[in-house]
Amino acid sequence: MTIMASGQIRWRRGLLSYAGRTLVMGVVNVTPDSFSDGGLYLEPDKAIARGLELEDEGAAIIDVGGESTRPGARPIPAEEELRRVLPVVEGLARRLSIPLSIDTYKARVAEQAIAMGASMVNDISGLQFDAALAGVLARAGVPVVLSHIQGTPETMQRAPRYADLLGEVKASLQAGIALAERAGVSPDAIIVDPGIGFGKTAAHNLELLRRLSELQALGRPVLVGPSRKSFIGRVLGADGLVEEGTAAAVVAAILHGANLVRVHDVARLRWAVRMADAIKFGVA
Ligand code: PMM
Repeated sequence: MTIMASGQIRWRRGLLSYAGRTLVMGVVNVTPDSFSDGGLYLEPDKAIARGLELEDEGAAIIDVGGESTRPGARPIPAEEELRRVLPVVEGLARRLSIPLSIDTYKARVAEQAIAMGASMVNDISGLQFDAALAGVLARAGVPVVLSHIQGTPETMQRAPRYADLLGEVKASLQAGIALAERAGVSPDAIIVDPGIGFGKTAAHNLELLRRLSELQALGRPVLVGPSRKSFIGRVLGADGLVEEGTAAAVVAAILHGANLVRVHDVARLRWAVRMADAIKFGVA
């Protein structure tokens, strides 16, 4: 699966076009403790059904994750992550007609998930956490999302600090791109993500959304994942509707250059995405 200059992503079974529209990545967390959907899809049948439902609702990619990366979360062993995700990947990948992405930073998990049918890897560490992952990606020839993080999920929200937020995020993503390309990952198979909430204060997240267009200098498709993150509650307060806040963040991201957005509630968010796309691209 490769990403072509024309705004298309080639995957095992076809092409995904992000020319003139934003691709929605729908989330299925097979974890007991993820921030918003922890515990809901721990049973493989429920997770598979949820993935199929997200496809019906208009998702272009389904992202399956087995380790929570919420602030303070401890890493889990690869065996446990594989135990959670492999039955879901195996059951879901062959039923979906869209790509299944595996949300992991571990080479072993990525490799086995790809063997079971995953066609894309989503690494929240941007290749910082597992030196073996780049080789797995290169050998499999699958695209990867490289996301920015400062610290680790366990420590990242203790005291995030930047002298130059956009400069540091861009430099770190560029280092991840260089590492991937040195390992043999195709330059057009790399998607970048500023990592909303990953070692960032609410002010940092808002600044990243406001200045997102600066990431286009990296010359790669941009993915953004603001869905249900705590900066929304920080802005809206206890009475705020998180899904409305997510919709606003998704629209801002799209108008500032996001090509893909990662969300939990595809059925609701698709309307905000469709409206933002009409503003950005015009009505087809
Ligand atoms: N956020 C989470 C998990 N994976 N992947 C990418 N590429 N970007 C993100 O912003 C991102 C991610 C955490 O969210 P969740 O646990 O609520 O799904």
